[in-house]
Amino acid sequence: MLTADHFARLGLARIHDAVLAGERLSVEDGARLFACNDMNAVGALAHHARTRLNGDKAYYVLNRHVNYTNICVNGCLFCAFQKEKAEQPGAYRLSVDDIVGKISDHDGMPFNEIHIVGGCHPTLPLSFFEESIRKVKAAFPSIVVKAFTAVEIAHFAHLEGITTLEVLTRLKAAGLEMMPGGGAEIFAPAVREQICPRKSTADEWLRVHGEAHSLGISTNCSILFGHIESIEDRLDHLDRLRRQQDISGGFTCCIPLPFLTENSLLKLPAERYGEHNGLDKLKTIALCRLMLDNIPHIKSYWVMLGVKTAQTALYFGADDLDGTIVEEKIGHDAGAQSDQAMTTVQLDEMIRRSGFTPVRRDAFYNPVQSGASACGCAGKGGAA
Ligand code: V47
Repeated sequence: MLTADHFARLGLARIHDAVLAGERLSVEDGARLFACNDMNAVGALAHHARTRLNGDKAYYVLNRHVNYTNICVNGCLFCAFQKEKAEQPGAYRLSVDDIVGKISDHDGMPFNEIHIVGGCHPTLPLSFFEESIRKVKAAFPSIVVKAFTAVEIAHFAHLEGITTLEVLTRLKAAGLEMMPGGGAEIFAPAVREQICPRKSTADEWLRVHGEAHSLGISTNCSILFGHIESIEDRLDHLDRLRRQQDISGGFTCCIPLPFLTENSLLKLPAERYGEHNGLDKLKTIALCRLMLDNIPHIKSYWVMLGVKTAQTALYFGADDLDGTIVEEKIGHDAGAQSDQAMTTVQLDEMIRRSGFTPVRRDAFYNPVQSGASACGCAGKGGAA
């Protein structure tokens, strides 16, 4: 840890003392940290908060992503994955059997978590998703099904003419145990209006997560940064997540997602390009850790960050590298340079080489035995 004098010289003495005492930082404190160019100082504070919560552990999970369709009615400007119409080249929709089949592909590999999300398809009924989850659980009872963003839940409710609480209740009965954090983007209405005008509002997104928490479904949350939003918008976003967590308490992890620009309709103003760099990513991850004092985990998502930045982020507040993934479309369609998959051996090594203790986890962050099986899926991205 840097000395107290160092923080005093930066005008951060009070923030330093607050972090050491485990006290909550204000939005104004967050703004001062964003404005601080001393990355070591910001990183040291985030590392202190991370260490208090998670020691020297760095988590990873043997998981698989399945994107059931890229056909989506929302047309978000930042999204390179979505297709507006089924007839467009590259548009696809999986069947229930395709979904189950993707999980069985790697026979003998005991996935701990399956992450199922897709576009907001114009016609797929809720019964399709109920059947998908039931069949996955019947075939693989020990897999935790983490599926459907709050945006998809709101879309299903709209199509069925029922409430989001009813949708969640039905999906839980089918076997839904957890929800991913996507779709949050940036909550500030003026930004949301520009980057994803047809998507659920911030209030709806937060309400659906609160409802999930009330049913005992734990969820993740996220922030999409490095596009047209301001630092104030990022802090407003984190503040809203923190307030929701104070109320409903079911967020497990936050995933800071840096905007990837390729194949995106969202064009950045020239002055934004310089900001979208490694330091901005690390600082934003650090601020997530420091502001979200009531959310236990911060994910360093190697797919979007790249392996080397993801490793470095473990020293900037992050404590989780997500997992083996196996097949990823949303980030790769937008130009992610990372591999499609990592093996558990690679993840373990990446963590050890960074000086942390690797913990293979289940979807709820319970440690699982790592000796049983190492993911054999292809992946060449190694640790630094
Ligand atoms: O909601 C879309 C983002 C999210 C781009 O909960 C983009 O464990 C960058 O939420 N550049 C989906 N980001 C991914 C997601 C996620 C990933 C891994 C783990 C978990 C979890 C959740 O990806 C979307 C959106 O915010 N996204 N397009 C893009 N061009």
